[in-house]
Amino acid sequence: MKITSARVIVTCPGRNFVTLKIGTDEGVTGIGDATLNGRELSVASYLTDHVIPCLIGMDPQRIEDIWQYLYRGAYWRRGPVTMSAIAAVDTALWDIKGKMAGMPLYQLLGGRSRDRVLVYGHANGRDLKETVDAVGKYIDMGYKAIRAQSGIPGIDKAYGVGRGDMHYEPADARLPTNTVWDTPKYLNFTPRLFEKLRDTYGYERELLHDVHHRLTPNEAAQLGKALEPFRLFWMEDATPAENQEAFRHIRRHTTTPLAVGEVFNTIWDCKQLIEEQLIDYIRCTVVHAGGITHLRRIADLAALYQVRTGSHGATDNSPVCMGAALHFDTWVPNFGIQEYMRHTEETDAVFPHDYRFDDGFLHCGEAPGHGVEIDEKLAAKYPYDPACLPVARLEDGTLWNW
Ligand code: CS2
Ligand code: MG
Repeated sequence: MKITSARVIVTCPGRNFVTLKIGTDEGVTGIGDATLNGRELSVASYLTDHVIPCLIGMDPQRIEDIWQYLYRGAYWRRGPVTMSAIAAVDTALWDIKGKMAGMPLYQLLGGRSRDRVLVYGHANGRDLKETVDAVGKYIDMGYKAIRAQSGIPGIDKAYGVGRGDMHYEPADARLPTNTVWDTPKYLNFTPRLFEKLRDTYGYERELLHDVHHRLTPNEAAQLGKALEPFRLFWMEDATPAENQEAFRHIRRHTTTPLAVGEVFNTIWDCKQLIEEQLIDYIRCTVVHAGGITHLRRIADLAALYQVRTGSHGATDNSPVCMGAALHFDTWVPNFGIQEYMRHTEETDAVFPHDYRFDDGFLHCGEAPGHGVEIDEKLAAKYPYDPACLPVARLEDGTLWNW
């Protein structure tokens, strides 16, 4: 069997997505997500200019060997651009293998470990009251786990506050929007938000929160401690994780569970956090961490230390990533939770899929492969529209972590 074609499709049905489509001499095709928010064309070029010429003529059944070829063979390893490109190839090849076998992807991985996949949704509001109401709406929709992010008095454009009700999208302009960050205001406000949420809704639902890399290790330790009475499912990206030792300090001071990993691309990025048991959840996902082949290695390492998965599932990961992630979640023994930000109707129409939400859980479908397709005619109606993620500065103008 041979790969006879491979093409990158860039489309913007409300936001930009990069998709790789691989064709074979047996007529079977597969697709993979290659979207890297705000840096889309770099992955498109990596694929088109450097990867696709190597793929033509290869045997698509040799997923592992192709992965190694693209990783080791490039000499230049790791990083979000390389690993998203490899992920796209890997996901498309697993899709092809599933279609050849007539089996859904989770069966190829070893079969079900669970009947359904627990997800968390995103509730957010411009102030405390709106956020509390938004959490109520998610409870009414059946969610068992809800992430809460709120506008903060005195902070202009706080992280995580969407423009619409359901479709939070941070990449909003051709050049990065400036936002302002103020740590003391955030630290004063956030425990009050979770106190109010627990007073209003009790302790039955899981609550999550994303700090989005904004705090120093010591501030993160303070916040984790202050949030302990409200029993969070996790506190995410409490401090930037380039220096993984920083998490030792946070860990020593709080039992609030910690989650990290959406900006990680390989097992090497996660190694110390996992081996030293400095986190509870590893949040790498298919598209940014080298596809199913590599994510499986990360999850297996995590399992040795009772660290569970919590796949990143923002809207900038396309439905192709979500479909593949749900098969992974259905199989992976040490599953924790799956993030689920809904895509817009336009996006769902471009990427028809067979996964479905029901009563707080997502179910992957039974179609062979990962169960997501691309409607190329429709995709062509939505040309690429450059958009960047914002930047954050302190009030004195110092550049901070967005
Ligand atoms: C966020 C993301 O979902 C999350 O946890 O951290 O929405 C993140 O901001 C985006 O993926 C950036 O593109
Ligand atoms: Mg996050």
